[in-house]
Amino acid sequence: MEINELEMKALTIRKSVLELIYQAKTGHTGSDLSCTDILVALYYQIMNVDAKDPQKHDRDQYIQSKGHAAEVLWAVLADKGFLPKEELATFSQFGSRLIGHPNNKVAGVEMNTGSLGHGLPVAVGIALAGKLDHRTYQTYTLLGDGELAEGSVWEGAMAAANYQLDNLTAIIDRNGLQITGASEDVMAVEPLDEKWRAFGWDVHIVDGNDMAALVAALEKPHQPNQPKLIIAKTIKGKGYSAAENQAQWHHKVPTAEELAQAIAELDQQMEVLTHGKK
Ligand SMILES: Cc1ncc(C[n+]2csc(CCOP(=O)(O)OP(=O)(O)O)c2C)c(N)n1
Ligand SMILES: [Mg+2]
Repeated sequence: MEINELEMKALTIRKSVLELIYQAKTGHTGSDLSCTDILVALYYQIMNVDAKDPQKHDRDQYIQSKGHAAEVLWAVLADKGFLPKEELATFSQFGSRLIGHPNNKVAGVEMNTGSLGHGLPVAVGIALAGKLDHRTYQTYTLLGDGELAEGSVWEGAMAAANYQLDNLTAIIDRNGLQITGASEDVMAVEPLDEKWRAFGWDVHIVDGNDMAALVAALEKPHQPNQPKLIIAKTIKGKGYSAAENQAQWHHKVPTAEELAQAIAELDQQMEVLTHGKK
């Protein structure tokens, strides 16, 4: 897809996410809007996955380690045809497959996540298995920056370099916030790029809400024998001004008025994409 088509898709997905959360009265608004561009880049441009054949041999693997941002995953998987769009209406209802975290009963979900810190270590295993079996698939995993406080992330980082996994890409959604406030206040991780380089990774820093920059970083070939890390500098709540950079929007549900305002803002952004600024 062209970059502006991907940008338009991201705006459509943001609207679905907000509607999903409003209707279910639960969800992680800020966390979803933060990483929407990343999921759109992966699912509509980068990854070799097919809703008509979700288990296909050598499909790329996506592990969403920041599992709490499930609504954006459901919105993308429904839009791609991995599940019926009507099923989104069951989100978070008793008995629904569409729970508040990724659930591998849904086609396209490779791993159940939500307990932070597990996605990267498992992605390392999947990538290592791919190497041992001479498979062609790529493995991608998305982490939150608050999630970096989990020790298992760093075991995974160390193992990925040890096994020279140049078929693995980790993306950190570096929005600067976690559940209670600034990630850097809760558990300081800077200098983040230097830490990952010291662990043996090829590190790229991009504006994680800039579609062109994201796609370019994801398309860049791996350095031989090195796992790749993309530090995606994002805005939590991106796209709805009142939610942007606000810790309380981590899992705040919009009121009817807030939803209307958010949709109006996203419609305005769509208008600008279509016709340019007036
Ligand atoms: C092991 C574990 N501890 C605590 C939580 C509760 N929790 C859910 S989201 C979250 C904050 C995550 O922040 P971050 O990784 O920065 O994600 P984002 O800002 O992208 O939402 C926490 C602590 C959890 N899901 N798993
Ligand atoms: Mg964060």
